[in-house]
Amino acid sequence: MIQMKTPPLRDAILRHLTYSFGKDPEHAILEDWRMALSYAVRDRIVDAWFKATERTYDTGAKRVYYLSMEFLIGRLLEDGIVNLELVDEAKAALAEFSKDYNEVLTDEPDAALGNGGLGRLAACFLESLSTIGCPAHGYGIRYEHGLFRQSFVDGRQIEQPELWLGQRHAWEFERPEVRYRIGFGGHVDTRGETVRWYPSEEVEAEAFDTPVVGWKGRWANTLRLWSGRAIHPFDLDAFNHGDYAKAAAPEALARTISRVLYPDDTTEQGKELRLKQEYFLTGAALRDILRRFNNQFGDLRRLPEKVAIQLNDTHPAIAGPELIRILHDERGIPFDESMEIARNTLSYTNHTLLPEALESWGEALFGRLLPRHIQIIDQIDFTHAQKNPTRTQSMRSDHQVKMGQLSFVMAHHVNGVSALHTELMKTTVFEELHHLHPDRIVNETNGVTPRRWLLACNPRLAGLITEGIGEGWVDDLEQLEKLEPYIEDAGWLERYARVKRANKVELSNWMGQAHGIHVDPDMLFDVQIKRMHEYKRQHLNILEAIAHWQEIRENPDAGWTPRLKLFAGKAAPGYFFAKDIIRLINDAAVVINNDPVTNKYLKIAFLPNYNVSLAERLVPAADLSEQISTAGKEASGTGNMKFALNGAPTVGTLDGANVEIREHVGAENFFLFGMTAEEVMERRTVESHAQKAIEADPRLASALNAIRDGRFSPSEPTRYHNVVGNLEGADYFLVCSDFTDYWRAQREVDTAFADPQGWARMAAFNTARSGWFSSDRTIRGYMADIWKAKSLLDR
Ligand code: CJB
Repeated sequence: MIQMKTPPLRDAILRHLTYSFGKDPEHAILEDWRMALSYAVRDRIVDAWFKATERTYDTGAKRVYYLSMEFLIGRLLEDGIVNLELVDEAKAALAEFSKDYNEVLTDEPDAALGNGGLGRLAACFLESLSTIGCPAHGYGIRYEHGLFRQSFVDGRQIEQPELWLGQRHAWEFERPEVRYRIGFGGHVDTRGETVRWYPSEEVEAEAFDTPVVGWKGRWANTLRLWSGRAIHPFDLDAFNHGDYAKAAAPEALARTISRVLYPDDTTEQGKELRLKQEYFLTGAALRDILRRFNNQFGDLRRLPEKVAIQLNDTHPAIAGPELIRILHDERGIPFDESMEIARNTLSYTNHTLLPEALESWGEALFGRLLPRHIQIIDQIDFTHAQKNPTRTQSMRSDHQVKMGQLSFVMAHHVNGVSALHTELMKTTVFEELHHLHPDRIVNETNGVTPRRWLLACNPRLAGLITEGIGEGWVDDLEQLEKLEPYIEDAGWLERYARVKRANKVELSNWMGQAHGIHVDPDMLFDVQIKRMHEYKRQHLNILEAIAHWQEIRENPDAGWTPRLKLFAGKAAPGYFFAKDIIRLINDAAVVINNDPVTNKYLKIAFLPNYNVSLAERLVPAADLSEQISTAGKEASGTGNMKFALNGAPTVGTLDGANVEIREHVGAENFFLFGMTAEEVMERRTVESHAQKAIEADPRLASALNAIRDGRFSPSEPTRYHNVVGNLEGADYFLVCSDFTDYWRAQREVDTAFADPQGWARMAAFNTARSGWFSSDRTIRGYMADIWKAKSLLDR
């Protein structure tokens, strides 16, 4: 490898400004500075990247491949600067040119190539894999449009296309030479033992690589995203006949495949294009993986020894049949052996038990698009049933292909994402398969990267921690335990509280400037930020706010704890109930914020266009973390971990990773309420459970009445009748039944917050005891239990 001397960052910025972007400092616009700084940082990442790649080849180590339809990576510049420890140098260099560091950083578009937790987890995992030095690739789709942009008109969600590539993007390397043909449709030709698939339609997948650097630049891995290209991009004949639309059609059609991220979170997307996207990603990734394996090792029977492929949910589940198709149909390995090789290579993470989110495809559609794969699925099913004669469930039922069943059977390990979720998997969706394969399900509780979610987003707190215990915590987060003795020191605790207060001032200033929302930073900042979904129960939160508002109005001088309720989150465009809840929160905010009797004590704000960058602003400034899902429904949650780490105690149910957070931070530092998962199932069997809950709690009844009477929608009093009707009726997510206990927990929060020192202690214990929730710990778990992969860093 060529060794070059690394120039000072300042010189590198100037060089890129001049020679990569053709600008001098006098004429450069903000974007030029952002690009020049990014390129200067990127150069150093590339050095680390080459070294890591060389090491991986030299050692012949096992590689990990993470296949995911979503990578919610957000902005990357700060990530790079922080991980390379260039913050001071970058600030100084920009200051020399009279440029503001933060302004330059926030010029970068937020790459929202994911919907929510599942996509953000994938991004945290990539960073941890690099920090740990595990040779790995992420494979995904280079969507031209990430998750839609959200704005509000009259309180309603409006969706606009997002265009992260509208500005120049510094991080990707286009690889026009890395292209694979991906086919769809057509027919299958069987001649004796030889089976061949002849697709009727083909597109090309072209690779774009983004290096992902780990802590201190010790290692860097690759995120390889596929973009759709036409095989014959241009119909010259049509062009010469003057039909310009037809001439451009092949390219437009092929590009469609990587055009948009489906904006559904946990609801099934039944569109043909979605299935095409899934096969496009998986087919291209497998060809790439096998090419690399072939070049280095050759003998496909050794695949499981050198390759571990993780399926992020069932979206890439077609990897099972596709790998068998390649091994069996194309390379002539017997079917059963192909199936075993594939199974020993693949593992699958389940991220939800919501029935509507378990992917299944109509057989007609599936068979039309992937005629050979549906045959292979039948053969997998048959082979599996033969070996397990007691099996009753099939991969095909009700004319549907069941991707969860397929993923389970084709994986050597299946993991859940929190202890509770993993146990529920065993007794619900995968009960029968778990019984047949009792060692297959394992738990790997989610985690978050401390580099982005503490060091970068909360520099004040990070500084205080490092001053006390050194910087070892950054890649060994459990060292935060060493903070516990400091908590007993009143002076230190005071400084901890001042950090939070400064973060709140910063957020308040930004909300004022960016959104014209003016808030008092001494209020309790109560934050619920996540996708909008009935099971996450944003409506429980706003109902409690309304009830609380009514109570304050009745008795304004009772010494209330001032509170700001902050919301942010997007609803899937077709999820009308979730959109109603957004509107209700916005409508309630207008009335409550303008009530002169109460607005010293209660304010509500819904910030638009929630994304990773907004979370990075909100998490460090939060006092209270709302994790209030119906128990049994939130597989894990990862926002809950970010808040705890940044010193915001949780008000929450015993759901997902909340259970483990409470165990770690201590029950006395967590505001628990609500039914357990078991109690939830029992409660659903009680007739008129919602009515009973409403009758028992006049506060709840009164809040519902206010909504029903149009108190928050005077121009259209019936606007929320559907919402209220749902709550008073089926109330599947048990908002009414959990209301009273939630109310109680919130009053406990009020009392606790009124004691600033006591509150600071709770917050600090949350920080000190959240070390276990690092995604480094999670990844080490996957490496040891599932992938059998090793770190290549010498330490
Ligand atoms: N999750 O974000 C998604 N999308 C899905 O389609 C299914 C699940 C979430 O995954 C996160 C990462 O595992 C979990 O923390 C979260 O509970 C789950 O809803």
